[in-house]
Amino acid sequence: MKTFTIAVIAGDGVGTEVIPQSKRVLERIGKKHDVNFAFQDFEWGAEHYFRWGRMMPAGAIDLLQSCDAILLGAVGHPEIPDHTTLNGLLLPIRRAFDHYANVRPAYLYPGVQSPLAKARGGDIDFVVVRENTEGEYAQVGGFVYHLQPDEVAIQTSVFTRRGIERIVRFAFELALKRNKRKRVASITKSNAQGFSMVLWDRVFQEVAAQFPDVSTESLLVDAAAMNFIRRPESFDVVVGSNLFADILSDISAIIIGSMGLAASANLDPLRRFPSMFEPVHGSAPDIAGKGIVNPLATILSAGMMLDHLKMADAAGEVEAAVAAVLAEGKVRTPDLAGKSSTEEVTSAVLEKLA
Ligand code: GGG
Repeated sequence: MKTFTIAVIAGDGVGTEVIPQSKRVLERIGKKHDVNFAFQDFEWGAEHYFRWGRMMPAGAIDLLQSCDAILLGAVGHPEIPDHTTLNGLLLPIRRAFDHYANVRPAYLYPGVQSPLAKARGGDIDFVVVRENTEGEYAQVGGFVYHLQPDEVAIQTSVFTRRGIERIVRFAFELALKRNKRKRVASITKSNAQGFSMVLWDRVFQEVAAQFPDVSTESLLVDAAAMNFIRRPESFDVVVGSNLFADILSDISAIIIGSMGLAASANLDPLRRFPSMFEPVHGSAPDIAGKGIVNPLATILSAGMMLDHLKMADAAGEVEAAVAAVLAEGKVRTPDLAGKSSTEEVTSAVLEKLA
């Protein structure tokens, strides 16, 4: 029997509630497909920070390195500044393993109500591809006269030709693989940011020329935000910088009905390192501990992990089970106007898998 070693970082808040649910699903699908998932749990995050002054230990990356994939819940705690939690765990893992492609599908499942009045199931079906290792999240900068009345903060974005080229190429290849509208939208703000985003536009045009079967559009980020609401059905693959695609993928998450349905993959497409799979949502302290968080974003993220591990059939079964539960509309957490618990939703998915 094949065994995959999965590093599991449940993290904080609702992360500790959704991760056990995705494990239940993986165990069930593993049995069906004669695959064993050996979970290695790492108790990193806010509690680790309170005890040791850091979100994960110094040797964390080495510990993760030998795993086949990483499953992450959420990071963030109301008593720790967000820049400490994010820069202490999630962002260093993405950089260490060169997870340059952050893939965030946006699909409106039949039976789910979008806040957009006209959208029906299946109408929204696109993927946001986020550059995930550089750009605005490169953490280059510093303070001058720190904490003094005249303090200065400098935060520099880093855009490299190599970094842009590889993420744009990934987006075009994905458009071909999806084989749907075969359309890539590139998002910048090159009217205002005359260096980094101009380089992005130029590289985008160069890569686009190598994909004559894929149509393109270039949008300023403000127009893209508007068009995600106005004409979401027109998008197929959307590629943008670390910050822009992070923000846009919150819009895409909410127009498909709930942040609790938004899955994501942090991929090293070259497969040198373990890739990481996580729901787009954070630790949600307002609902943590109540047993009502929607587990489906994490379950769908685990499905993306199966696909990455070359278990495409199993991935398809997980997605179909989630789709069936959503289409029935009987078992739902409160974010989807239901009354069911996190565990009940997972049990409904498991029933469909059976
Ligand atoms: N699911 C992991 C998590 O907690 N995400 C929340 C977050 O702040 N993410 C920032 C990012 O994706 O860069």
